[in-house]
Order: sequence, then structure tokens, then C-alpha cells
Amino acid sequence: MTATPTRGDKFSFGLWTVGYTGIDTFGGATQPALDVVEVVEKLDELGAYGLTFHDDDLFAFGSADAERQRQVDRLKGALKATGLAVPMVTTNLFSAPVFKDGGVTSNDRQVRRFALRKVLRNLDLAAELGAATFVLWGGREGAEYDAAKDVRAALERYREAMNLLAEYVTGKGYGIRFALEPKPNEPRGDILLPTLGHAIAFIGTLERPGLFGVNPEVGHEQMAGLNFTAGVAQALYCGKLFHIDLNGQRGVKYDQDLVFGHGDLQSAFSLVDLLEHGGPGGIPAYDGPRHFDYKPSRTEDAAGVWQSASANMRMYLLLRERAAAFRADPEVREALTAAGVTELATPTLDEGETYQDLLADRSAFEDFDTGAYYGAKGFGFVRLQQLATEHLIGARG
Ligand code: GLT
Ligand code: MN
Ligand code: MN
Repeated sequence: MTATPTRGDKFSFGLWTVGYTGIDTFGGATQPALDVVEVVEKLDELGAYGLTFHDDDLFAFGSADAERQRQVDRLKGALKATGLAVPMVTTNLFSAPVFKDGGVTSNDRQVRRFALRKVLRNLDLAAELGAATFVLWGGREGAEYDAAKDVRAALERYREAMNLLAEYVTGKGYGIRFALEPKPNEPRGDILLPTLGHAIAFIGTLERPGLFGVNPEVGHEQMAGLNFTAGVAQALYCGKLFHIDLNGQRGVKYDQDLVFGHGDLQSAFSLVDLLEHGGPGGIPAYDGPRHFDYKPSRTEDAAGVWQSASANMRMYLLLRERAAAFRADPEVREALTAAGVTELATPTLDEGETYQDLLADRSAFEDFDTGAYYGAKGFGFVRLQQLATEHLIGARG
């Protein structure tokens, strides 16, 4: 069995994930808080390669400089002792009361200035720890009521903030890129940049778009009823998949943050297939961290927390095996061809063909037998999906 994680698999976890104490809207903690040193040691033992965190996960909001430094030093000690990396850092602009109307898009200008300073400070720490990616999840950047937020002005302020951050890392010579994380709602009624598509369009308006990509999360797109694998494919196609949050979600409801694969398993399978192999028509594979942003269910105890951490990695590795078998199966290859999946890579026009040529081609229109598609010429997509499903459940070699 190869489903044992190694550093080369590039699995990383947020400090806030295994560190989730179980607090939700209806109840308090069901788990004690974990110490960062213990988390690093445990993740290393389980086969992960990286830890990610928000400033406030490591040192409480408002900590004095000495306490902040003490926690940073403790983290650094644990990283040195284990060899674990910090591939990504992010800033908490959503928990403290000051951010109740958002950080960089709060209606209150003083709050926006404070939020920028908080991010800049954390960028210095990210650079110090060698993080290549800085995630920006704007969970509080939004509103409950349409009259409460001038969306145009909010997007302008969002843009102003992103441009400043890009200028800062450029000026400082930090090799850091930013990954915007979309989410449709929760905690706000509606969040700005709610989906991958909104975020990618927004990036195109920035002064240094090359420094910005996305950090899509499985559950966030699925909360909006969207196809996560298709969204990730488009992000890869645009060269914008800078980071990814893997977890599980079961349908359009509150953000569940389940273990990866414990939600929509078919989608998890096609996602792993895409990340590992790229698309059949040439979309590149993904080589960044496989980052788990999940919550151990609040029904579990301490052992259950670490079992759930392992379950994420094991699900990914098992799906990776099944995807490799799917790709290698000669019957699948034949079915892909029969279904026209490979034919879609062929341009619709011949090289150099103009619209005049197309208009002159009688076989394209006048002589084309559209009637032949009635009751015949099926695409065979169901057969292909059955093959994929059989691989997924281990029914085929
Ligand atoms: C928060 C959120 C996640 C984001 C994290 C990064 S924080 O837990 O639910 O989706 O990725 O800010
Ligand atoms: Mn996330
Ligand atoms: Mn989530």
C-alpha cells in the first residue's frame, strides 16, 4: 500500500485546522486548544511537509511584541527540529471585533488603514519564514444588506489594498505571491469576490496582476453549487492556481470543512486526476502544496483530531492511485477517444482558414447532415463516467 504520506507529497495543514476547538454558532469549544510546537511535531510524524497559519493563530490578537516574538521563536525552533516548512502564511482580518465590517473594505477608513498595517507586518514574518505564497481570504469583506455597501467603492478599496501589498513585496524584494481565496457567503451574508470567476476577473484590474492568483477551496465553490474541478481547470488554464484548499462539502449548505473526499467523492476523484495529470487537452498539472483546510468534527476527541488529519492525506493518496489507474487503462483511453474528448483539442478552423473559407465550405453547412444526430451518434459519456466510477471504487485494476 502506497497510501503513506511522505514529504514529497507536499501535504500542508493550517494551524487553525487541527487546532479547531469546535466552537460554532450554537456551541462552545469541545476540544482544548493545541500548542504550535505540538502541532508541528505531530504533523511531521504523520508525514506532512508544511504548516500554514494566520498571525492570530500563532499569537493572540493584540499581543505585545515580546509575546509575539516568543511564539515566533517557538515556531522557528519546532520547524528547525523537524524540517517542516511554512509554504504559506495568511492574515486574520475577520475575527477581532474591529473587523466586523471587514478589513480592507470596511466602511470605516481607520479600520482599513489598520488592516493594511496588520497585513504588512505579517508579510515581513512570511518573508522571514520563507513562505512563497500569501493567502488573502476576505471572509468579512462583504455585507448582509445591499444598502450597507457601495460595491463599486468596496472593489476600489480592495484594489487599492492589493496594489499596495504588491508594491510592498516588490519594494522589499520578497519572493512572495498572493492567492485570493473566494467564498460566496459565511460569515458575511454576501462576500465580495464570491467565486473563482469573480476573483480571476478582479485580478485582471490590478497593477501587478502577475503577483496575484487564486486559492480556491473545495467547499467554497460547492456551497455556490459550482463544479470545483471545472473551476480549478480554468484557474490552471489561466496560470492562476497559486495554492489550493482541499476539504469536503456535501451540497449547497453551510461551510462544512469536512475531510477531503468525505464530501462529493466523484468531484474529489476528478480533482485529484486533474491536479496530478493535468487535463487531457494540455491543461498543466499542479505542483504546489496540497493544503488541507478542514475542521476536525467537533464530535471527536484528541485522537480523532489526528486521525482526521491523516484521513485527509490518505484520501488524497488513495484517489491519486485510482486516478493513475484510470489514466493508464487502455479501455479508458479508447472511451476518451470515442467520446470525442481528445478531438476537442483540434481547432475548429483549419490553420489559416478565414470566415470566407468557412462560408465557402458546403460540407460545414449546406451538405452537413444534422439529421444524423437524431437517434444516433451518441457521445458515450455515460460509459466513460461508468469507467471512471469503477476505477474510483476499485472495481477495475
Ligand atoms: C478560515 C476560512 C478558510 C480560509 C482561512 C484563511 S481562514 O478558516 O474558513 O477558508 O482559508 O484565511
Ligand atoms: Mn480556506
Ligand atoms: Mn471552508
